[in-house]
Parts: sequence; structure tokens; C-alpha cells
Amino acid sequence: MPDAPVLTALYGGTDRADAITVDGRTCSYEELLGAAGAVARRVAGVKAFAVEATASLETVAAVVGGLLAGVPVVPLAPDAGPDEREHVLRDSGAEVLPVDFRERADFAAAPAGEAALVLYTSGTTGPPKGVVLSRAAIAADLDALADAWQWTAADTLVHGLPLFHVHGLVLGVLGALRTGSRLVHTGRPTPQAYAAAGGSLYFGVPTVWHRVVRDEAAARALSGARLLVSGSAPLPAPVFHSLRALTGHEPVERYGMTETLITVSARASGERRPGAVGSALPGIGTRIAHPADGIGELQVQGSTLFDGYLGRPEATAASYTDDGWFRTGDIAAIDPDGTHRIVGRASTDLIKSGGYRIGAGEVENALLAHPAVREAAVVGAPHADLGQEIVAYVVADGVSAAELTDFVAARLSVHKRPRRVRFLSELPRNAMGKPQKRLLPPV
Ligand code: MCA
Ligand code: AMP
Repeated sequence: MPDAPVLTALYGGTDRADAITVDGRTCSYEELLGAAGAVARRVAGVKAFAVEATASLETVAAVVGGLLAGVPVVPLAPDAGPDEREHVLRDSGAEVLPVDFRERADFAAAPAGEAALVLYTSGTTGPPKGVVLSRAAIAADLDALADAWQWTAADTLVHGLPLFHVHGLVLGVLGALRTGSRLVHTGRPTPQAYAAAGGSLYFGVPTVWHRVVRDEAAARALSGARLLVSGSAPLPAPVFHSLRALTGHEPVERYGMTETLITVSARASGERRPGAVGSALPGIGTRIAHPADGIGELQVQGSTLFDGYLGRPEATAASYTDDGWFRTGDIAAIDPDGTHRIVGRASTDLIKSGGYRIGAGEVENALLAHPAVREAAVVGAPHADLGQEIVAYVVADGVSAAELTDFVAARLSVHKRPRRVRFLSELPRNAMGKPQKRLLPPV
């Protein structure tokens, strides 16, 4: 098994012709291994390689090829603006290599490096950092989730999430190739596509589930599934209740981060409570630091954690406590029975919109690059569908909201664009002259 210990089911697993479907195209494991072998031959020996992570069989072959060759894969968001793309390529030193799914080759096992993926993710300030994920962490997480969700080769996994983040790529692709479940990636995560796919196991971010329950026919079509899983952001209780009413299923919620993979989850065999994300997975330790009334920062430890931020030892060190626990930055409570509830984030500068993590600082810097913008403050405002929407407060003359949104869109990914722009004559500041986001006027 060349890439041990990650894609166990891919070798000697199913010989079904439709093992994997992505956006309407289908292949068998044999075809995938052939295409991935061709990728592996091309990338062997490279430091890291970047792939345009569209929702396609090419992306799946690229990631499997990287694992075969022992070369870390850096997925690029296909809609990333030039600044973002250039940053990722420069920071990672990855080469962009095209993938042709029609090419096939055998590939003999390469001595595998430990790093499997480098995923770029936003912090509160500055450009995104590369999160280095090892094979061992990925394998440990997928096994813990398979156990928690009773996820097996008998499942058909359905989702339509982006293939450049943990949710869609690690759980949604590598999870299928490790458990041997059939995979149907719907291209986009629309309610209609989920309904038509006839799966047993469904993954979605809360925005997807919110859209599903608004499409009653689509929601009812999911009643034949075995398990609906929600994660990447808080699932609103009304969406939980509507899913139960329309599909007959209570969704399983799970919690994680790019840096830690999924660490906490409700169980297929256990209770599912709205507003709660279940208990720690096997091999994971969790604790609440400095709790007040039981609430404080959630800190985690265990075998699924990242190897560090690429090339940033100080940032890596700062993300851990002195006694070796990873600081999630999420504010949580752990009930006496071990059930975790995520109640907020320590910093308002990390925004979750549609399940995407967006650093306020990155959007502010993009806005400040516009010559007409003197000051900018970006926040996440509550939004029924997206969880939060990006709102930009700017001090600027002679520029329209639409121009500023387009300006950001030309630099960063679509989902990092402000949905609303408010013009102020000045930003609220404290006596020290520091901008105070909590004093900004309501949107
Ligand atoms: C978006 N649009 C805009 C703007 N933003 N137009 C003008 N101004 C803007 N500011 C456009 C979009 O391009 C789209 O156009 C249309 O408006 C609708 O956008 P939207 O409402 O955002 O819907 P969407 O594009 O369908 O996206 C919703 C989504 C998406 C599909 C739920 O947010 C998504 O895929 N989220 C998943 C994120 C994810 O996987 N996160 C996991 C991170 P057009 O229709 O023309 O394209 S990993 C993680 O969190 C951990 C480890 C974990 O726990 O899982
Ligand atoms: P990312 O690195 O994109 O995976 O984002 C990680 C963040 O998503 C976490 O720090 C949480 O703030 C949030 N998150 C993930 N899953 C959940 C969940 N089930 N409930 C609430 N927040 C979540």
C-alpha cells in the first residue's frame, strides 16, 4: 500500500465502475489510481505542488497523486484573486502542475514524506497561513469519524463542498477513499442536487442545510438517508428542528478547525442536541481554559492536530499554551456528560460566512490598497442564510460601494468580498486612538 496509512480502501477496494462521481463525471478506483499514478510520476521529487482545486475528478486525481508520490499538495481556491494566489504560491514554494485525467500510469511506491496537505487559512490579521497536515493526522481523524458516524463501505457519501478545505477535501474525498464508501460530489451543494443523489450519508455546512429546509421537496427526498452531518459553523436550532420535521433525521453536528481537523462530534448511535456538537472523538483531549460560569476558550490536544504553520514557527508556538494545548479561539462549554457547546469566538476578527473562514484583517488590507480608502474596519454581521455576512465600514472619498466590492473581488476569493459597505466620516476610537469595532454603528 504505497501511501499508507491514508487511502486504505483504494487498494483492493470496490471494483464498481461508479465508485466516484464528481460534478457528473464518474470513475472506478482503477481509473482513479491510473490517473493519480500519472500525476505522481509528474510530481515526484517536487517540494510541493499546487492544484487548481475545482470540483472535478482532476482535483481528486491530483490529491491522490500527491499522496502516492509523497509530495505535499497545496489546493488553490479556483476563484482566488491574483494577490491571494501569488501569496499562496510564493509562501508554499509549490509548483502549479496541470492534471489530465485521461493520462494513466502505474506508480511504484515512493518513500512518503509525512506532510500530505498544506491548506491556506485566514487568521485575524495578515495573509492566510499554510496549515501543514500530516498523513497520520488525516488517517487518525478519518478513523475516528468512521467510528463516530458508523461510516463504512456500504455508504454512499454525497456532498458538493469546495475541494480546497478540510470539510470537502479531507472528510469529503479522502474519507470516502479510506472508508470505501461511494462518493457523489454534486458540483455545487444545491438542495436539488442533494435530493437527486440518493445517498446514505450527507455532508453540509449550515448554509446548505438552511437552503435544504427552505426547499421542502428536496428536504423530504433526504428521508431515505442514514445520516445527515453538519459542520464548519454553528447550525441554527430552527434549521435542526426543520430538518427533523422534514427528513425524519436529527442532524449530527461536529466541530473542528483546519489546524485540528474534526475533534468533537455527536455520534450516529447517540443523542443529537440542537446547539451542541457532541463529545470529544477518541484520542482527543479537550478542556475549557479559565472558565467563567463554565464558559471559556476551548483548547484541544491529540493525534489529529496539524504539524504547524508552514515556515512560521512563532505563529505555531503562539497557537499553543505553555503546557501543549492548542488554543482554538472558540468560546465553549462542556456539559457534565461531555457534550460540547460552542458559544462564540474570542476574536470578532475571524468571520464565518457560508462556512468559509475569513480574516477581517485580510479584507481590510485589500480595501486599504484602494487609493480612495483612508480607513477600513471589517466585521461579520449576523445573517440568516450565511451565519455571518461580511460588512465593511470605510472612510473614503469619491468611490462607490460597488467599486470597492469589485476591487476586493479582484484580489481575493468571491466569498471574501464585503456584502455591504458603509461609509463613515471616521472610525470610532478609544482614548488611545485605537479603532473600536464594538462601537461601530449597526449595519
Ligand atoms: C457572493 N456573491 C456575491 C458576493 N458574494 N456577489 C456580489 N457581492 C458579494 N459580496 C455571489 C456568488 O459568487 C454567487 O454567484 C452568488 O452571489 C450567491 O452567493 P452565495 O449566497 O454565497 O451562495 P453560494 O455561492 O452558492 O455559496 C454558498 C455556499 C458556499 C455554497 C454554502 O458558501 C460554500 O460552498 N461554503 C462551504 C465552505 C466550506 O466548505 N467551509 C469548510 C471549511 P454565482 O451564483 O454566480 O456563483 S473547513 C472547516 O470549516 C472545518 C475544518 C470544519 O469544521 O469543517
Ligand atoms: P476552519 O479553519 O475554516 O475550519 O474554521 C474553523 C472554525 O469554524 C472553528 O474555529 C469554529 O469557529 C467554526 N466551527 C467549525 N465547526 C463548527 C460547529 N459545528 N459549530 C460552531 N462553529 C464551528
